[in-house]
Amino acid sequence: MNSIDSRRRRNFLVRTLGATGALLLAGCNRLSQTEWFPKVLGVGEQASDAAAHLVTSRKSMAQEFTEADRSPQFRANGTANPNSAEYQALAARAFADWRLTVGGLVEKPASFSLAELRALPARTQITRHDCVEGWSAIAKWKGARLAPLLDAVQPKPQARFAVFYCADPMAEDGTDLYYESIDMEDARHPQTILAYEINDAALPIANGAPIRLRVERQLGYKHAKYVMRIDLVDSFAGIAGGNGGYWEDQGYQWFAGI
Ligand SMILES: Nc1nc2c(c(=O)[nH]1)N[C@H]1C(S)=C(S)[C@@H](COP(=O)(O)O)O[C@H]1N2
Ligand SMILES: [Mo]
Repeated sequence: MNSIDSRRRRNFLVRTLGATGALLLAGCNRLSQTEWFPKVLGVGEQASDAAAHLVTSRKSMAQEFTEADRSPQFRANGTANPNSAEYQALAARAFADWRLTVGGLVEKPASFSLAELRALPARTQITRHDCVEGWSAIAKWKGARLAPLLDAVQPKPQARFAVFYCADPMAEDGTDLYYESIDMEDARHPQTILAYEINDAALPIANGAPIRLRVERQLGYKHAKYVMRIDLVDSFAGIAGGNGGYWEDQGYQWFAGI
């Protein structure tokens, strides 16, 4: 972000938030320059999509870092090992039998093995992950770009969202699978990847093996781990709680980005 953009955004935030917000911003000036603050603000202050568009173009790139900026460790959060017989069987064979299914509002439903995903156009990026629980970490991710994968299945014109269904049940009885969704703009963004490597090594189970979504301009809970299936849809009606994600069904905001 250049300094003019930064100032413009700050002025916009000051106008939007009023005096109290301005005071808050004065104290958080350093934070606001790191991109992290506006992302969290979107959640805390219920910023609308429209406001978010004004603050930063949705086409902009998330900040990327250097090797030296990487955090010594990248912790695991939420599920660290899915409690499901199906997933455990796949993991036992190093995901040789795993396939990612892609369907819904597409002309050519398809499925991909891990080897096939690794053969798709890839991107490597060093980015910061920001969790609403109050921690951030910088890591290097490599994965298949989602845009070329979508081109392969040919989304129908009605497709508005990509829904990511995960392997991990959130309820003790094995139901209530974690899921997430993003719009087609984020789905086609150059930094949106299905990551199979972290810090030059195969993605471990704790961080979402065999693949996890990286959608870099959004908060941590949007980055679905253990992705099994992607469906393109035109609405969230009839999908779990109907709000587009596991945490969204508990009240978190669907748009958790810049
Ligand atoms: N399937 C699945 N994806 C998930 C979660 C989860 O519990 N299950 N937790 C989310 C949250 S809140 C965060 S912050 C990140 C954590 O990713 P990490 O475990 O690689 O640190 O994954 C997100 N994706
Ligand atoms: Mo999180």
